[in-house]
Amino acid sequence: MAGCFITFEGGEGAGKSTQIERLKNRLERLAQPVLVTREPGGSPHAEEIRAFILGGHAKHLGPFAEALMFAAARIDHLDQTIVPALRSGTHVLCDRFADSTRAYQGSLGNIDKGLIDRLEKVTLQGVKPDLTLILDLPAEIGLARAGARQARKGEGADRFEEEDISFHQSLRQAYLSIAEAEPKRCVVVDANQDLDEVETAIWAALCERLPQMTEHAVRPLDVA
Ligand code: T5A
Repeated sequence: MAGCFITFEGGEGAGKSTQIERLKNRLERLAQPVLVTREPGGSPHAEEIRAFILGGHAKHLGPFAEALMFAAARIDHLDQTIVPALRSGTHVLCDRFADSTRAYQGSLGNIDKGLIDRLEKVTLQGVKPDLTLILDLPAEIGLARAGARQARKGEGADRFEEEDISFHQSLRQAYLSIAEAEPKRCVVVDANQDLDEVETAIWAALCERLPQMTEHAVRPLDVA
């Protein structure tokens, strides 16, 4: 694929959306074509599935059925949004992807790892992120940030934010295990820093792992 595929992962309120916006702005200043998208969602049908799952309507079906629904949304998102963008040379910045299913439904839902591996294989059809940035911070801090943002916007907690603190603490460990298992793809970023420091750490990871996206930092026009 001509574009690079970068996914952002982490617990609730880790700062993914905020940092995706910052990275998009940086890349656009380098004249790099960028598409921002999210999961669950990112295509019209997948957004419908998002509303259903985050509204809590699939919870009673159990974690495996929820994993299947996230996978169904992901198939449409890949077909309609991600793959066409990558093929056209646009870089894709995606707020959550398959690692969220691995962490939330797989690890926390106690789904057999082999089953999650097979589901991921048939869902992704060979499309893998070039880089996954895992924003890591204590669960209490992430939840407090998410809660404060919801209070500002007058929104309520969604299906997963409502889970108890031990769920979110285990989630953090699940992400760190994913990073440990796939160090070539994953970079853990300390998200318990101020916004600019997190942005700097993300940019450093990109410069190291995907220099083709960042090496035009000083273009002839900028110098002139
Ligand atoms: N899910 C998803 C699954 O269970 N399985 C799956 O396969 C998939 C794909 C999605 C939910 O679905 C689950 C996981 C999720 O529970 P969502 O609404 O998309 O739900 O939720 P999140 O992805 O968790 O999004 P959040 O908005 O909660 O978190 P973000 O995007 O990580 O955080 P962000 O950037 O919105 O920041 C939150 C607040 O903190 C502030 C921001 O200004 C904002 O107010 N903030 C900081 N404050 C201080 N210092 C910093 N460094 C800060 N960074 C951000």
